[in-house]
Amino acid sequence: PFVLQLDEISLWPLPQKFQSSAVAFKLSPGSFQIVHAKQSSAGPSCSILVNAFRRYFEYMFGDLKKHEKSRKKVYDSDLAELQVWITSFCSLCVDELSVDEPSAVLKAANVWGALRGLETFSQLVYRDDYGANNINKTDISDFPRFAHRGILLDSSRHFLPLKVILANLEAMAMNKFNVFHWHIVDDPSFPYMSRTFPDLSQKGAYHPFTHVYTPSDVKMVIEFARMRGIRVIPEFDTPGHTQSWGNGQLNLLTPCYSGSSPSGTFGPVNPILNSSYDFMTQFFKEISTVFPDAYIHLGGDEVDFSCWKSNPDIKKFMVQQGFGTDYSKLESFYIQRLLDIVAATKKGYMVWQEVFDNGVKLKDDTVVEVWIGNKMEEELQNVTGAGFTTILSAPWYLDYISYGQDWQRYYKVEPLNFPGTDAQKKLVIGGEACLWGEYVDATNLTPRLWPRASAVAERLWSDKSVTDVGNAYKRLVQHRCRMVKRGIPAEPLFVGHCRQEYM
Ligand code: CP6
Repeated sequence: PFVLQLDEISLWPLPQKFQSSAVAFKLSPGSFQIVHAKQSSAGPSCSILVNAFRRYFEYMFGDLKKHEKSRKKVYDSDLAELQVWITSFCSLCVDELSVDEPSAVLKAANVWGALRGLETFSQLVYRDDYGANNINKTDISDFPRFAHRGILLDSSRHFLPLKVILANLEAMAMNKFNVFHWHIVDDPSFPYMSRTFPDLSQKGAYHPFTHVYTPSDVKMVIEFARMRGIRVIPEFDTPGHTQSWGNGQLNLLTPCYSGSSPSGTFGPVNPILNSSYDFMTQFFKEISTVFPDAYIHLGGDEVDFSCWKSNPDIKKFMVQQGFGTDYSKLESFYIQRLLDIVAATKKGYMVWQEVFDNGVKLKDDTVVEVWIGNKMEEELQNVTGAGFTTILSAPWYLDYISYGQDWQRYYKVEPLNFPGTDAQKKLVIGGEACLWGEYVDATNLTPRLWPRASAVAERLWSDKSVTDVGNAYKRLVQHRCRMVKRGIPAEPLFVGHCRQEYM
């Protein structure tokens, strides 16, 4: 067998091991099917697979010309089926896809691997000059380099309609991302509709009915994501970034003072009142049941001390506690109590790096998210040196845009390029591309995110040695066309055209 990279084939992200030959099979919608393998431990009752079979069939054949769609004649060179075989064990944890006669076989240890394999299979399919679908004889072994491959979307700076979120979950699956980090609330608005505290969105959302995520909206996001093998990790960022919480929850935020009287403005969550912790207990009890994932992101970033410093009651408390004038001790005091509250709900938590930097005592399974760009290597060294798992987002702030092909900058990042032992490197479980929402809403989110986030997707999935920017460019141009064809308005990389123009 010889290795051949056909022009038409454009796998993204690149599999760990890939071999294809010039032998081609035809794929016709009338005779080809995706089926459960006889030996598979999954069957028609597995809604995730059944749903995915339908989805990928549609991707492969949905846009075929009528005469191709209705072709009755079956040729010898037609591929009859793709068998999906869930093995339910994971000896080497390498999933395999073999495209050959009479059937293609996808062997995966679990349904999540099968979803990734179906995406790969669909990416192998190409259109010939006669408008028919083809796939070449191929062998692939694949697995992700990093387990946590996330996208952060911010639905507070601008409200993101459900449609936009779902479309981006769809695009995430095309890029083998598996975590949706939902930065759902922040200073400007509180769109999460809480059953326990309805006033939070009633008074804190941009609009109490139209710009909120109802319980059923949230369910839909979670289910839509689950069908695509994507975890939903919500972030409820405190004690900073909480201005919008104050509208619907009296006395939650710290009153700021100007001289000896309250100025009428508010700062971070008030860390000296028991009522603040009572509130958090009830609030996170709800969150822990609404979001099924084992982790919740608790934020803890960018706490502004100026308001705390102005408040005489806080100052008194600082003295009582022996914190002196070190307000990061007060911050840690708050976070420590919050972490204990959330731990009691049996959830794990993720936090932004400041929480670690301030010396808060963290549960062993805490994930620390490194987002500050300077001294990133040093931070990775420290966090993993202390034995914590970590994810990297500092190099991947996709809201920062610049003229030219900035995807290359994201692509060239090597996450393990910091001083540390092998054991430390193992603690880097992945990364996230962050699209903060200050300058992004439904009108520009999708093209700003794609295909730029695709660069991060390949960095987190493919082998460390996959670094050839020229090769990546060729594949990414086509991958971007494929996203456009599938209804994702991903922006162009540079001058050029798609084989089919879709708009
Ligand atoms: N919002 C929240 C933000 C940011 C953070 N947290 C942010 C800070 C600096 C940059 C980009 C985003 N907008 N809640 C920091 C994690 Cl450069």
